[in-house]
Amino acid sequence: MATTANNPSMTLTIAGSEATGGAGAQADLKTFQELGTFGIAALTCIVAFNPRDSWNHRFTPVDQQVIADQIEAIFATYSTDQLNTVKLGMMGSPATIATVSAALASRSPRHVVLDPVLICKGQEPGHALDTDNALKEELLPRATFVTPNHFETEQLSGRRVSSVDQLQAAAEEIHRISGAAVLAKGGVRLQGPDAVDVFVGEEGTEILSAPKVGEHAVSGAGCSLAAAVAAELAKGTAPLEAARRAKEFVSAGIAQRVAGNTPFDALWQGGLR
Ligand code: PXL
Repeated sequence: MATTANNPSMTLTIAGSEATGGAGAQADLKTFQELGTFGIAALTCIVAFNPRDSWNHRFTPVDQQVIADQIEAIFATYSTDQLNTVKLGMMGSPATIATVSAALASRSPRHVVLDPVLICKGQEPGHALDTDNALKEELLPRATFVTPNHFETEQLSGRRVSSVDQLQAAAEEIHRISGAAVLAKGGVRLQGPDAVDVFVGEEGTEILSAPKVGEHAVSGAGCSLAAAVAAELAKGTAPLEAARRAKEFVSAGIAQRVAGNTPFDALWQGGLR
């Protein structure tokens, strides 16, 4: 029986599964839960690292009809008044980008947070280039907030980035092209003692900086950052403040990362507890 007893903020991730729980939809759902939103997931692909081949990604796409069916079920269950925030993670192919773009076009959720995951190890380079172009043409225009990492910032802006000033210029360019708020991540890729991200949006520009925790990227940091932004937006937080809180969430999660047999550690979503 339907009940009106509880009405939490809701967040949907449309993303890939990463079986070990470090990245992808698993990281998104854990982040949503930690930040107090009702988490929902539609899977676009399944990634299984290969321990017999340097932990490279084995990538299996989900059938296009199955992706569309999941999104149909979700928006039949909850209206876009109730579920107004969608996070987009790994798509993996131009076909999936087209399916997701079409599904969003007919629903127009208020907040669309795009984590523009580009190349995935194990994919053909030509395939990845098609994916990059499709992402830029079909999903970037639908985004209200975008969280590119260093490489994705270069791809989306068409600029080289090797300093914070260049990161800011590239973020401004992506904001100009898309109209979306941009949180461009320098991470461990820019030299210096701090992990620097740049926010550019309607509220202006802000450099977000936190001391680096080691010099190695941590699995799930990008996914969790975008998911945290989505959770904050769903709760009514303004974009710049959502960016600040997401950075705090991820910094705490990196400081308390989880080690396994992989050459990289995984972010712990419980870092702020
Ligand atoms: O962190 C990027 C990422 C996103 N989504 C999935 C992944 C990865 C990296 O492993 O597997 C499903």
